[in-house]
Amino acid sequence: LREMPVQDLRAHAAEALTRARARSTALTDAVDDSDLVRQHSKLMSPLVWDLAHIGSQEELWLVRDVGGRTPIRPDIDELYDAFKHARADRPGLPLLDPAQARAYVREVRAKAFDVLETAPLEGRRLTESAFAFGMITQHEQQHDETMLATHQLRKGDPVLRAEPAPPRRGGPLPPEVFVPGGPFVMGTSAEPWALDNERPAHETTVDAFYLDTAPVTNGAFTEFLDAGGYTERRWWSEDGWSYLREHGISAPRFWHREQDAWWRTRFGVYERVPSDQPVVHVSYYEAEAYAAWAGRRLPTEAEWEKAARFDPETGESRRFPWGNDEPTPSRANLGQRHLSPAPVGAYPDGVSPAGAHQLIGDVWEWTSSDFHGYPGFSAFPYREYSEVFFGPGYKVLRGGSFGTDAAAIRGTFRNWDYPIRRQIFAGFRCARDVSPGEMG
Ligand code: AVJ
Ligand code: FE
Repeated sequence: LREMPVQDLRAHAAEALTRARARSTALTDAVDDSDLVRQHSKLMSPLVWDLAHIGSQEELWLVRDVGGRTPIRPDIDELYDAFKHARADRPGLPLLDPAQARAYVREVRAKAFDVLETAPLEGRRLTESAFAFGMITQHEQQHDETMLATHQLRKGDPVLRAEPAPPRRGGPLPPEVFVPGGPFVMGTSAEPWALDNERPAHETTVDAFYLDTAPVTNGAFTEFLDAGGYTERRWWSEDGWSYLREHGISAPRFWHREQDAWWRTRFGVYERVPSDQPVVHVSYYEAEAYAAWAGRRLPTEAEWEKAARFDPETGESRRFPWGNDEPTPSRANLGQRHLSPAPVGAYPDGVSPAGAHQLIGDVWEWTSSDFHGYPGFSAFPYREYSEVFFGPGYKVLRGGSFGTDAAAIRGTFRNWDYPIRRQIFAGFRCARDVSPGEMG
């Protein structure tokens, strides 16, 4: 991207923005207007808020900041400022109605395209403007994933359609892979669309460890459930145990026990929980408890990234587990191409040098790390993007889910959430230390 001629860069940004908008439109056109303004869960905004918020951020950063154009709707900035109103309070605001929100995002997009065609893209301005278009594309895609999570919380008949996820290819996978100890480069200073929290590239050292070849499956998680995992205090951290008791949690979100089997509701479809797919809709605390029960632990963020990026042959860190090329449908389950994670082993083309599968796509993976800035972190373009979330309250998730677009994921990408959150498309895989005397 960095060496791209300006014309190609403009075309690339235009294509990425258009793809994001097609998705936002599909997610909001799938339901009627009364559904768009409804709050499906206190955890989520009404879909119509996300839509206008997407437009509002685009107006702020592309139309006003990069373009230097006259504000379109300065009167509504405050309504769509995520820091001014909690999600639970958003339905009570004098929001744009669905028709107004659609007209607003169209108007903003027309102006943003005009800016993209005419903005002087050279020198320092080029880097900054290219980043702004990338940031806004990723922002829209992130809200699309949030809207997809709102769809999952919505009651009623299915309204979204997609091809079923592909089956496993090849033979059974070994349970775990070895990742060598030593230094590697974590983070990036080169990815043009990398967000502030992924920067800068810096050397980090991890001890050798073993990582699960694939995310923990529903089948494996069911064994934990059936072994009484949710009723045994010893597997849970103190915070995890009180969270469990307080919320009366006894299985992953959206799971139901019927006769002797586990069923789940997935975008309005009621189905048997498929045992070979990664478990999804579990909190950090449930992941942590499963790992304790399995005699394992969650990987740190640095371990996850080393397993995903480090190439022992060259000693370099790559952009993705499979190398530096962009994701494709055969490498990873991304972009809402399917409405579920795929069975483990479905993406042999996406395997990492260490032999780990499905690090990118399928489910976000909880790590044991709190969200902090890397050494040399500098907030960009605003403190509220990442910096205000740094601290012990948030856990880092890695790798993206079936609902994450390729534009908003890479080996360095960092997501974060509260350890209690279950509505996001999050699962996990386990790790363990190398025991004394054990060879890699
Ligand atoms: C990176 C997914 C935690 O949704 O809160 C959207 C992304 N930032 N608008 C979020 C984001 C501003 C963010 N996450
Ligand atoms: Fe946002």
